[in-house]
Amino acid sequence: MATAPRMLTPLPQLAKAVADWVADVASLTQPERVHWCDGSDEEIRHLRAGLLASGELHALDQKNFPGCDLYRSHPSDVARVEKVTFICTTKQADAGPNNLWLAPADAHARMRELFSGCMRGRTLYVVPYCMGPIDSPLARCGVEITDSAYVVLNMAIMTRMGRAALERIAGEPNFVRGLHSIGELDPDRRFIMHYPEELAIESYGSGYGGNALLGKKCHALRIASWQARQEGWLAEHMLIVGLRSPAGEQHYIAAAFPSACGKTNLAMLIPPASLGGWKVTTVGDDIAWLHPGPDGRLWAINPEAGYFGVVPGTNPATNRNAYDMIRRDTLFTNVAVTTDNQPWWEGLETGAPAIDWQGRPYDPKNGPAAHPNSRFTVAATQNPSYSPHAEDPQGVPISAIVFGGRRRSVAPLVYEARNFTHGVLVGAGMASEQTAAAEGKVGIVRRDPMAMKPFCGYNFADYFAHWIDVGAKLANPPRIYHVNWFRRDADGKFMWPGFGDNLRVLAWMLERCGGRGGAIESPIGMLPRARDLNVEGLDLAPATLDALLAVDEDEWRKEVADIRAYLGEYGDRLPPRMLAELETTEGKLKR
Ligand code: GTP
Ligand code: SPV
Ligand code: MN
Repeated sequence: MATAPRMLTPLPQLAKAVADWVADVASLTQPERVHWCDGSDEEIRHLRAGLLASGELHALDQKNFPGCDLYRSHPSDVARVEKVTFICTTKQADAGPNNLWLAPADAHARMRELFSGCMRGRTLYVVPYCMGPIDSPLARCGVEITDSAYVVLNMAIMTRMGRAALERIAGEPNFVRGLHSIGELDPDRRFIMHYPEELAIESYGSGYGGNALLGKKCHALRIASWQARQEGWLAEHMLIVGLRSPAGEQHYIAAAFPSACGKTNLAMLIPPASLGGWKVTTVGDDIAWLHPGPDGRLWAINPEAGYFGVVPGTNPATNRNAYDMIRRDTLFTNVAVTTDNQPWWEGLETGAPAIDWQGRPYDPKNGPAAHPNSRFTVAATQNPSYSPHAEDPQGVPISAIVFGGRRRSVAPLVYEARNFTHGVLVGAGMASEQTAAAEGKVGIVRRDPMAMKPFCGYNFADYFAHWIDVGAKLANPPRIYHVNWFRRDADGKFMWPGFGDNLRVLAWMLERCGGRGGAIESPIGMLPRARDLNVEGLDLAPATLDALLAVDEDEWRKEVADIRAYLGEYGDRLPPRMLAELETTEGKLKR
């Protein structure tokens, strides 16, 4: 029996609140045309063809990299810019010392001036998106208005973008409003403003990553963390990885590492050959939304649908899954190319660069061929280890939470917090060397609580208290760990092999969760002895392993003093229970 073709409601008629807002923005920004994105394959093909024709996108060798393109961003626009990223709450104290703050009215006035007429001659794209599986009660929607077709292509990969999202928005009381224009790409006219109380974002002057793909850091972390606090959940800069042990136990671990410190790699790790029987699956590589579940456990969804991942360092030995994943239908940004038009980057280990990330003939005098923060944008479903539970509407249950930083010294390979509240202190006391993911000097150690320093949409003191409150609601809270894959020896070489071998550390955590794994007590928490880790087939000198598992009490007295000084910036808003844990640690370190 033939059915009549379904007449689709035109997009602008689906959700009046969105249409009204688009009309307001259009009258402010004066675009030449307005395009409502439906997310269809045809639309993506059309946008891609347009960008290729205009020379903004470069097709890579389609025989070996089918569906892959290269985008070169403006050389002054290659990373997140924290010094122009603001949280605009009515009360400055609500943004906290961890954020730059502007009064909402002042920020709006400044942005209005920038947005005024800024889309003349350009297309205004309306990008409805859903963060999280479209049928998940835990997912949240937003609309990004942008004048960048490159941003639209990224959003189409990174989120559930298009008609389905708009249909969901039509039935909901609110959505996050994100207004974006690349403006003139002038670093002096660049701002990323967040208004958590209004569920709004305004971003001007950058077309890159976290500055411009507003569903990602702006919505799913800064705005969502604010909402999560009000509603009793957590929005975190975390990967979510599934681990099935050789005995058949299924676990999920959520891990927070700062930008470019190993989340994508841990989320898709391949077990070392000598560690047979493990199955690793990826739920998410950058952001986790964590909800207390009815069973007293913490449940996690990945709000994203794709990966915006660091390219340099990716090769078949470090990350075979990623290497395979980005060989088709991948949007590369700021990599180099070889003479035969294949993408190239530092750490690829084969081939040679001919043209650098700025499109110039490669000359080592100009620095790396690929930008250190060059990225791939790719659908999560292309990951060979994509979890069959990645789209479960209720998420996956979390057995352990891991915090970690990039520390050449001080932090041991792994330690376990004494209890959940101590774990919150461990997260709050995190520090890491700065990377190329954000503008600024690389390598300087800075405090980065829970890897959320650039992403928490409110006062860290309130955030730590909220963490403790969420933990208190859990009958079965996850155990909390701290790891450091980045310890270096006297020659500056990494002491721990990292990547797939990190599974040895995760396996110990799961043993601990099962009440089995051995450990010894230290002033900062529980550590495995060398014999508690499975090191079968690992080529590592015993003395190196001992050094990785050592806690130097002199160094830690300094570290803890530094943590106390840092936390002091948050004054008496800090949760007393967390400070009590700090005192306990200080007591254990006293001779
Ligand atoms: P964002 O996307 O910026 O949030 O970063 P991320 O945390 O997902 O970092 P990613 O996994 O992309 O890793 C960043 C860099 O660290 C890459 O160059 C990796 O090759 C390198 N890396 C990742 N894991 C390890 C590890 O275990 N050991 C060492 N030495 N390097 C690693
Ligand atoms: C990060 O910097 O943590 C990223 C990349 O994941 S960006 O989307 O640019 O924030
Ligand atoms: Mn990130």
